Amino acid sequence: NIVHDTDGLPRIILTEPTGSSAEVLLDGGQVISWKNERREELLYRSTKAIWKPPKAIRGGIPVCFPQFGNFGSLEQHGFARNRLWSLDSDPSPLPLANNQSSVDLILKSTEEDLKTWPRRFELRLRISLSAGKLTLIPRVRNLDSKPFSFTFALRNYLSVSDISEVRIEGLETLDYFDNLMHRERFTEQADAITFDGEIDRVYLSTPSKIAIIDHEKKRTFALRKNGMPDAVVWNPWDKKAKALPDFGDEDYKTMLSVGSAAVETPIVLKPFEEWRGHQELSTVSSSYCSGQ
Ligand code: TA6
Repeated sequence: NIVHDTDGLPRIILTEPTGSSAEVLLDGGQVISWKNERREELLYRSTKAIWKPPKAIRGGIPVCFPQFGNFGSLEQHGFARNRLWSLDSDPSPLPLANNQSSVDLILKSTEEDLKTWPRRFELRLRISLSAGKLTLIPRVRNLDSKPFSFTFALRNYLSVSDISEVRIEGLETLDYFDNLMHRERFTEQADAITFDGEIDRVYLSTPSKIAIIDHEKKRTFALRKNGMPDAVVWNPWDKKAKALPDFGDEDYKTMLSVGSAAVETPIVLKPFEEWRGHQELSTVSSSYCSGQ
């Protein structure tokens, strides 16, 4: 069911029996809200978000395709997040999910986009909501007569109570590209990652589960992913936050972007082949926060 909110942007509202909800914009195919059963917003949205398509809104889960970051010649994070998607009437081979808690979106290559990225594709995204869990299944099909490659990311902006009380478990000892050091390759030290300044990294070949532990809110996000071997971690901290017009000056204290990505090894598709990724974000509220 597509509703038009006060800002006039067409969106889909997903609900499920325990009371959690999600909102998805057709603009950018972007999840813009995920609330738990206690109606707490779990995703970050900038206090200075600019709701003016085609520019992607700062927050939620931007879809980066056919390029992550400026790892290529296209605009930053590719064009998919700046396009109007539509409802996918033929999500096969995924079973047709016509309930309140799932929606299938599609973005197809246009004559306009073929000028900047001369490949014919269909980009599909299924967004499903269940109790305590938000699942995104992206798929890319090559409709061209020749192979093409792309990089991809779902850049989850998570809402946290206080970034200085957050740690990530699951990325220890991995290699990463550091965007703050001309993308040089480093190896992460052997204990959980904590935050005391700007971070902008692509962790390589990560495990299938990463835990983001918000100690103060006694909430752990679990990020489980397939088909996207890398993880992107970003917080602009104070200086960069002030430099971004659509990023609230103090917002860096209550957000952390941890995304699923395929960056180090671009995905290559033969003609008519389809790539499928899978990401599950779930939250565990606990009286204590452990790495479980
Ligand atoms: O997540 C990595 C990153 O590329 C950062 O370098 C920063 O630019 C961030 O994405 C935000 O990009 P955006 O184009 O959404 O402002």
